Amino acid sequence: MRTRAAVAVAPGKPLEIMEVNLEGPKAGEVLVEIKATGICHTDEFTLSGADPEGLFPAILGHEGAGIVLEVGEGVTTLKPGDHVIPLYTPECRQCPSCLSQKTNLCTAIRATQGQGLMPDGTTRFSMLDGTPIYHYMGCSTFANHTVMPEIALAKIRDDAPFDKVCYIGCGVTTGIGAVINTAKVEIGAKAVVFGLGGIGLNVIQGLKMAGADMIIGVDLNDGKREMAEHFGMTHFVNPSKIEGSVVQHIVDLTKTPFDQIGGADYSFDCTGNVKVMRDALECTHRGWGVSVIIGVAPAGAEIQTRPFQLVTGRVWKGTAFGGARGRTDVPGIVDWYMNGKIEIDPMITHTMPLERINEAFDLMHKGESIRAVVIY
Ligand code: NAD
Ligand code: AHE
Ligand code: ZN
Repeated sequence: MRTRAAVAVAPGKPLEIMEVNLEGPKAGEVLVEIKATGICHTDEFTLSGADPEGLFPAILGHEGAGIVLEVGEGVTTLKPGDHVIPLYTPECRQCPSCLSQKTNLCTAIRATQGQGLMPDGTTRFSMLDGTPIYHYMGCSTFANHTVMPEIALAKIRDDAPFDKVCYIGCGVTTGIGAVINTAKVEIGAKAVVFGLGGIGLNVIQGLKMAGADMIIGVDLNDGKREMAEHFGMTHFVNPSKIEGSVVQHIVDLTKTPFDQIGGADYSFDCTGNVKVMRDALECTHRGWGVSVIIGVAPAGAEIQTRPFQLVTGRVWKGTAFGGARGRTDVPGIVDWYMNGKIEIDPMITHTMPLERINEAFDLMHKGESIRAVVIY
């Protein structure tokens, strides 16, 4: 069949809207009509050329929602008409990682996914002249139709609006999951969130749900303050507007008459900047502070700290997709949204048709959007 897609033709170039060929689903695969997709900073990261796994030409996008149109041979858990959210972290329930119950990082198809291919080592997308187009993160939601492995689709309820729950395909689940699954934040905690964008706001939302007492948000852009306060931020720090280091500032903020050591119980990096990651670790409390890296850093970037920071009890962790097991956890997160337990709507600041998708990247660069969503 043919479908419409925004194709990343080369690093740093705007996406090009074009008709592309899409082969039907093979065994274990599913054809999905994408109804809406969010634009995450990770899409921008790959488009910029900073992703060591970036391939071109590719159809980016990994934060979608849609409807199953057709299933390949052997597919048993999905049927045409089912509403689904694509999962860049699949859940096969059979690989050593899934069976370990220690990680959400299913390894069943990770190797081919990183090569921009379907599990059989081929691509389903091509240009009209036959040039193959790579898949992206196993999803490629910047196409109106895509083919995905059955194990990479979460079936969701039929009454959930695609243009909102697509965000659960990455940002919402990553942010809330980082708090609940990865950090396991407890009631009364003091936490710091670096970067108040589409991920950081969901970390804040998760911290509020977990019952954190103090939620400090850090961002260079004052414009992010109001929305962060709406989601539960209690203190705002703009590092460019304080005297001294942000680490000392946070340590001082978190001191109490009883605890003059100071430091956050938990911190989260939602910027992808390795210097910020260091600050995030070092502003946590001696003896027990936990810092979670969510941000994705460019090729070649490395984190640094004095080992003494870890010797004295701070813990550095990372999280992908918030530690969520997609097929198991995502339907429940959709229920949370539908039942009013979590909010999504205010974070979707812009919507647009596929033809205007490059505007979403411009808005992100200017710091003017939280989430832009393409509605097909
Ligand atoms: P975003 O662009 O919406 O937000 C980033 C925010 O960080 C912005 O508000 C920006 O002003 C702020 N910022 C940038 N530099 C800063 C600095 N030095 N100090 C303080 N604030 C700073 O991006 P997003 O969609 O929220 O994504 C955030 C990061 O998370 C990206 O690196 C993205 O690739 C990554 N990510 C990771 C996962 C995962 O599973 N680990 C999932 C989704 C996104
Ligand atoms: N390809 C990059 C790493 C990109 C990355 O870390 N991706 C996150 C999801 S970001 C979603 O917005 C992830 O899930 N990582 C785990 C995985 O298996 O990819 C690189 O540096 O090579
Ligand atoms: Zn993402």
